[in-house]
Parts: sequence; C-alpha cells; structure tokens
Amino acid sequence: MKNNDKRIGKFLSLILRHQPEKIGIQLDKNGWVEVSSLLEKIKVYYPQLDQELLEHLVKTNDKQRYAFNDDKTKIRANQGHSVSVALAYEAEKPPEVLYHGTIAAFMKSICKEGLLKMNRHHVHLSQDIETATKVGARRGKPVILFIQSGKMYREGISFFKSKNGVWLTESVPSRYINVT
Ligand code: HQG
Repeated sequence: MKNNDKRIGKFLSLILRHQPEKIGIQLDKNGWVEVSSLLEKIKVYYPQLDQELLEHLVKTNDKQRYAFNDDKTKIRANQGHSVSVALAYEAEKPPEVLYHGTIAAFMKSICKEGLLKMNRHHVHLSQDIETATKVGARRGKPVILFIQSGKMYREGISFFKSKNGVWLTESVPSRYINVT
C-alpha cells in the first residue's frame, strides 16, 4: 500500500472510530456515515479523496478496517471504536482458543484484573497467534496470551466476530487466561 494511502487510512480510522467531530460529521447509531458527507467534509485534509479512491482504500486496507453498505452510499469502521456505536454483530460461538497479544509491562495488571476493554468497546482477540503477535508488537516485545474462549462461552460469556475477523468480548477474567 502506498504511503499516502496509509496516511489517509489512519485518518479515516480516527474519524470513523474516534473523532468524527474533527471534520464536523456525526456517525449514526450503528456507526455509519453518508459517503457524500464524509467526502465533502474530509476535503479540507485530503482534497484528492473521491469515491473511487475511497473504494480503493476500503478494498485494499490490510485489515479490512472499513465497510460500505450495499449501495456504497454509507461507510463505517468494522470495529475498534471508542465513540459509542452499536455495531449490531450477532453473538457467535468462538473457537476453543483465541489469542491476545500484549506486552510484559501490562501483565501484572492483566493477571490481577483480567483483560479489560480499556478505551474501546470490547476486548479484541485474534484467531491465530501470528495476528496476536502483530497486535502485541505495536507496543513492544509481544507476549501472547491463550484465552480459553470455548470455556468462557460454555459458562455464558458472549462473543462477537467483526466483519474483518476480530473476536470481541466484554472482558476476559484472569482465570481464563494462560501465558505460554
Ligand atoms: C492492554 C488494532 C493493563 C491490552 C489491533 C492492550 C487490534 C491491559 C491495551 C485492535 C489490561 C489496549 C485492538 C489490564 C488489557 N491492565 N493492560 N487489565 N487489559 N490491557 O489498542 O488489543 O490497527 O485498545 O493488552 O490490531 O492492543 O486499530 O487493544 O495492549 O486488532 O485496526 O491494554 O487494534 O487494530 O489496547 O488492539 P487497544 P489491542 P487496528
């Protein structure tokens, strides 16, 4: 992906997940915004961003972070919000084990409190170790946690899978966490 695409992608994440007010737009209750209004308002920062480039960015985004509605008149982020939106994903049965990448500095607190959602809506879990390793490596030397998601599910805890394959849950109590 070209550098500039990456910059626009980061800005889109900021707008669609955290600060829509930065360009004077509002997300609806499910996190959608009209593409026409997004393109109009984002012009101040990225005048080159048109429907075609936006479609290209959505399609080529490394983590499929954004989605259009069926007729491509609306767009939203698939997950990762800090602003309040109802993404309306259906609860689903997770695999027996999921993974979470973090760093050693957080481990004392994680062992005590479990995994908390911090600024986001959910705790984010990965389906494979490789992805969890990348998530942890954003902050330093990754530590991979093995989450007993099957057990959590059987004990009544809900899981959701975002459109781009990230598993989401409210919190992970420490009794379900194993460290390698
Ligand atoms: C840690 C990126 C201390 C947690 C990634 C993490 C992911 C605790 C940090 C997505 C804790 C929160 C999410 C506790 C959790 N005490 N630290 N009790 N509970 N933590 O960014 O999972 O590029 O909100 O381990 O790829 O790192 O944005 O969550 O280190 O999919 O699409 O608190 O964000 O995707 O950090 O990353 P985050 P995350 P995007």
